[in-house]
Amino acid sequence: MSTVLHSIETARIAGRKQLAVLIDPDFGQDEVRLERTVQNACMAKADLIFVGGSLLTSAAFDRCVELVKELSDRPVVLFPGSPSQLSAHADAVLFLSLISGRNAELLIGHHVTAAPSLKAMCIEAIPTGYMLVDGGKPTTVSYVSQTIPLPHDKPGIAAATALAGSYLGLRAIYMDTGSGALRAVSPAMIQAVREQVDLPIIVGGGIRDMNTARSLCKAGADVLVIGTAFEDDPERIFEMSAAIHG
Ligand code: 1GP
Repeated sequence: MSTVLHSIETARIAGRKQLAVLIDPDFGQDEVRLERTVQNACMAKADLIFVGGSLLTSAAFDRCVELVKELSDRPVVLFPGSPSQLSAHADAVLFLSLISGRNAELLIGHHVTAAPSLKAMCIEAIPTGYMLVDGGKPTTVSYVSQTIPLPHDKPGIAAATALAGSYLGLRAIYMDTGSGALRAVSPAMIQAVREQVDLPIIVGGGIRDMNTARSLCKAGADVLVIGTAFEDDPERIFEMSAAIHG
């Protein structure tokens, strides 16, 4: 079996932490910038490339994914903010259920809309429990999803939520403070979730420095997702990659 989920699980079992670079699909409007980001990600040995966002302002989503796939030798994984963010050019999609919220559309509604298209595209769907955590300010995802993030200092709620997700059969947990958040998920919260679930833990939002990256990995994160820090400074990907892989 050679699927993206399998590769994440294999890395996790081997104790290899992974870096996912998040590409905002609106990057597709600036192909030079997109190319530079993807080439840097590959040179820096990023393990995965995520494409997606809570709010799409460009119509060229499919073209963006196609370009990323052409430019990259890494698995391309969709991180969709809506059912319109699907593309047959990707290797896999995080089939996200927003389990920290109580918005029925984001727990099951959009999934029903997306499922037939997804089946027709023949791309791997990774059932993922998405937990939005307070990162110090409202983010696009909190606004668009109309959900209340988990309190930053309540690891017990996060652990119980992730455990429920695992009992529901989800195959990965994604803890996110949202793009551009002021702070990342706390190591204490990651550790509490790690103790409860035997699933890959993906962590994103507000990760900007090597010390934070290291502490999140040490707490039990398996995949770190970084977007804004690389948009601001594309060269930073090299030191962050070294910190995560080291
Ligand atoms: C957001 O986890 C991602 O969903 C990445 O966040 O842009 O803050 O790195 P940043």
